[in-house]
Amino acid sequence: MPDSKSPRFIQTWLADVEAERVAARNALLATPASVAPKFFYDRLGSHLFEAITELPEYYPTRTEATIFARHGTDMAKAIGAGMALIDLGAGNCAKAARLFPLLEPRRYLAVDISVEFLREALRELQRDHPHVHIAGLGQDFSTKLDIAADLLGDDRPVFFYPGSSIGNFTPDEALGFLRRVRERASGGGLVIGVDLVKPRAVLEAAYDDALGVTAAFNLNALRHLDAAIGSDFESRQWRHVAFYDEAASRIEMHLEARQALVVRWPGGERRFAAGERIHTENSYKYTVEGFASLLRDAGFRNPQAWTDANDWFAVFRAAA
Ligand code: AVJ
Repeated sequence: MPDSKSPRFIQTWLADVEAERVAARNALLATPASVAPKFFYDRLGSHLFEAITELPEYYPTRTEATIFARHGTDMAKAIGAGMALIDLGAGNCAKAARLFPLLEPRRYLAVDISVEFLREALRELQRDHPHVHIAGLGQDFSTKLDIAADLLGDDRPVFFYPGSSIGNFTPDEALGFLRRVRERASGGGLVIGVDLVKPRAVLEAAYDDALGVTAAFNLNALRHLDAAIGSDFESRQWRHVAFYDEAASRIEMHLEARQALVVRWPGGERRFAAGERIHTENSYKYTVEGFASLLRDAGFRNPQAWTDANDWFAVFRAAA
């Protein structure tokens, strides 16, 4: 029996650090250059994202919360109480914690790449919920989902992937990811938040807010990258760019060089022309029908969607 007052904590990706460094440097050397969205989430980045969710322009978090508040009871009925709740990208764990009274999970497994942030959140959560088996897993689950069976016990696995983080994958990658989740969800299911297609002005404001918090969040990826690969980015030389590509149904975020410059790291360098961009994020937007068929293609059954009054955001529940 784990001590109920101190959550078990496992970190499974330390061995890959050198491989990740190589991948990150190669992405910087490619044309166009890119930085993977996971570099947003060091400690500061996780706090900046938390700040984004409070912005008037950033509707997803708040809209998703109204959907849970309004339809949570129906969702819980569809899911059934008592499960192993697996929170992918748990962050501060606030969304799952709010559902605890409805879902009554027996176990809660929080998975996140931002390990220190998660550790603090879980300590607090365990204090508030001494009877739930709580464990943390520091893992980049975007490429592989590696969950030791003893972390789930005999409880029915219900995966929780809120916030429309699925939007960071291309639709093809999303299908592959959902299939991996489906494989591990047998007898249980999935609850997932998905951002929907909507007017361009609403989308672009959400990713380029007046206070510049999203700009800071985007620029912070360079600081995190510096720490990871030893590069020497200067934040002041870069400008935040975000726009909606309607044909691809996605927001793109980039960092644009304000001037010609060179970025150096041990064993390499990359020259950037003035105006050249580094691609940092895609955030895909779906229709309800489109995402329901993606869930079916991934092997889930009976997808059910709840939306807000504007149809800006959807929460799906599907059986596995
Ligand atoms: C955490 C991936 C859902 O795409 O809306 C917020 C990240 N990027 N503002 C999103 C993000 C810029 C966010 N996700």
